[in-house]
Amino acid sequence: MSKLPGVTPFPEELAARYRELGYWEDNPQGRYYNDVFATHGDLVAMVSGDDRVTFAQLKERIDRLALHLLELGVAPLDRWVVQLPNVPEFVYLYFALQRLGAIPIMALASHRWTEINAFFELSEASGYAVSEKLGDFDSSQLIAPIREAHPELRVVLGAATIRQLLTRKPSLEQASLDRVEVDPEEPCILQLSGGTTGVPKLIPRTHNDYVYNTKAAVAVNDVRPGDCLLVVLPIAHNFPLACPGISGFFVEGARVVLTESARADDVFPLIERERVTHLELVPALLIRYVNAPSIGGFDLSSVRVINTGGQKLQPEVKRRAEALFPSARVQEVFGMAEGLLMFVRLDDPDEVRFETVGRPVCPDDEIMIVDDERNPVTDGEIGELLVRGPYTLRGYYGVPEYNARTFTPDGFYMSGDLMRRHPSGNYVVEGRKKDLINRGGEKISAEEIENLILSHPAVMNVACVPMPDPVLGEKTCAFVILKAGRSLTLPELTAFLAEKGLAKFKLPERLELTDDLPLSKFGKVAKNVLTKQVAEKLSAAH
Ligand code: OOB
Repeated sequence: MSKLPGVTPFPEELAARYRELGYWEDNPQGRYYNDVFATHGDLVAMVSGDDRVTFAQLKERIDRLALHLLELGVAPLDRWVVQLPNVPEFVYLYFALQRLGAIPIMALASHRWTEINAFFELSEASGYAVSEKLGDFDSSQLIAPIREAHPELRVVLGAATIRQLLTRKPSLEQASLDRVEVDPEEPCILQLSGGTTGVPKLIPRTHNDYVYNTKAAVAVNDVRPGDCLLVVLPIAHNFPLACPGISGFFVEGARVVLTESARADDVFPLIERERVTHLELVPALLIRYVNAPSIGGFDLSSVRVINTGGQKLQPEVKRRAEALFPSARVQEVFGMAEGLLMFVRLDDPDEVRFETVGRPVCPDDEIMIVDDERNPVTDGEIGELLVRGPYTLRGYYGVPEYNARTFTPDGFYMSGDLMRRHPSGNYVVEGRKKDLINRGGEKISAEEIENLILSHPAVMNVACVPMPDPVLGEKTCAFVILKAGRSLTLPELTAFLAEKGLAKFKLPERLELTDDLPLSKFGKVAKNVLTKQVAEKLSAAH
């Protein structure tokens, strides 16, 4: 049973099984990675700009920061909202919090008041680490109202404060860190769910499950000592953080290169200079890179593995990428912050690598493909993916009613993804049942945006649906019914939403004014009709 109310534990019986099979080692992340850093000593662990940090230095800095935090009163199970971009301070803080058993909440640099406030409301966090600048946004504009609304917030750290703390000798002795007791069955992180309801959901991942998650991903990703991962996706995402991500590369004594810019003209020179071997991308980035005019001008032959996930990727793009990165194989990942990871295997036949998203990384990932009545479909038919396993959540944080709808009574997570099993035993993504927009891999809950749009004085009703985009896959289109005599333009709508403090990537990119919304036979808005309508309009315009 978790000491943190609102966390659904794994049932005893399964927990015992996961231990027996060696998936769970009862070694909390802080201790586990402390040993990893100690093992690899003088090898380079992390590169950021001209800054090169060895494993020994990484360990020393993490310990030092953890000691300062301990002195500030940070304790096991304290929640921390962390909103730092791809900078070394993220890495120091993430592992320092692990050392203390505190729980980071993985905010994105693009989040604003609406999202950050929701995280504080859900978690009652006592710490907030946020860069002074989030892009060109000055975060003090966010800190002040958050402090005012959340008196339980005690410690706010900027990236500069973290750097300062690292230069100061802690007054507590090293041994005090080893005395912090961390229960490996407790959450080590609260990941964000794409969520399909109005309010974001937090995903508790435990020390036991997250360490295993990373090791299982490493095992299928051909990570060797001396290898190098380029971290170009936002580091807080499950994928670059732990699948295998920075955590997995550290485990193998391999290094990571952090970059805050995802532009091809910044990324290609970095690949060449650092002899990067692994890329973890969303399709939108890979599409951008293979179409970048400068791609022929750089030596990209060091890249062996290109992982892409988060969104469907066309086989054509995979083939082009393998032609342009001459030593690389594209290895698709079907992952989720909730847990389950599927990877194609690097030695799978091309047909499997190009046409499927692979298969689970653990033999005890239990997969079911079911129809609307939750009965298993005939093998090979399309149905909803249900999953249970040693690193998949048992419930979202603090939302029992939502959990009752999202998990089966025997604990399978109902993913909302539509899939079918390929004759090879791998899986193919066929769509989804959940009400979200997948914009370049970032998930946007339609309901969250609709609720905000409904508060606009000119709006009577609204439905947000995905519209196709050649690079991002999907963008948000808002269908709006106006109140009598009112008018609304897209810039007016997005200005209104930005004023509410909504992350920019969630803003609708098209507005369709309409007199009514089509209804399904159950009386709900028939979003599939709207999705089709806007897709047809877009293709007719081409
Ligand atoms: C990753 O995690 P999330 O939590 O942002 O999103 C999970 C959802 C899945 O349920 C599925 O709808 C979609 O993203 N998805 C894919 C996919 N991989 C994820 N849809 C089609 N093809 C794929 N290959 O997106 C994530 C987490 C860890 C590793 C990689 C991706």
